[in-house]
Amino acid sequence: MTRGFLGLGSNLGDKRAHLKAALAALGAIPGLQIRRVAGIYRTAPLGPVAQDWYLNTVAEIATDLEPAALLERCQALEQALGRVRHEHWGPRTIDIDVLWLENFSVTSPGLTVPHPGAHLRSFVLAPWCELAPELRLHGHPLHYWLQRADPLGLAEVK
Ligand code: A4P
Ligand code: MG
Repeated sequence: MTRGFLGLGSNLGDKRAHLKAALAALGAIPGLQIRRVAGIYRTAPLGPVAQDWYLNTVAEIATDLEPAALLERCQALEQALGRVRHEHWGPRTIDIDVLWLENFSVTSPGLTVPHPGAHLRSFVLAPWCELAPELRLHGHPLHYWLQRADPLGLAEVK
């Protein structure tokens, strides 16, 4: 099984319920296990589109799925949970990003792993640092990147 991390975000409707539903559905996918889940963080929206605040978290997974199949499953789940793609970076019931997969790196239009923005985003780094502070991205551990990221009003919510 390959170790990996998924980033989850929601900024529409019952955000916490969307995160929980996504985690439950991910755990039910054959060949994918949820190992640990970080706390949930409330964050200001990053990006050009005016939108509501987000709840974000990160899950550690173990999977037998190939990376492309994993992304496909995540996207199918986004659809099933009611995500409608109106605009790039716009509001969403649930967004699932493949942040990192053990011994795997790819840059293609459909899939880039490690996720290209992950080391710059506090809403990814704060929950991820709970699970793997020493994991290295671009030559530095995650806690190094977290210290340098714009906090975006980040606050852990219980
Ligand atoms: N894609 C490529 N690599 C990956 C990957 N590692 N994981 C492709 C997931 N998807 C990947 O994504 C667009 C395309 O990226 C997909 O078709 C997939 O093939 P999308 O989810 O359809 O669109 P998006 O999410 O609107 O765009 P993007 O560029 O993925 O944005 P991000 O990076 O997901 O950021 N502010 C806060 N506070 N919290 C957030 O969670 N999220 C975003 C979206 C903006 N601002 C935010 C947050
Ligand atoms: Mg996305």
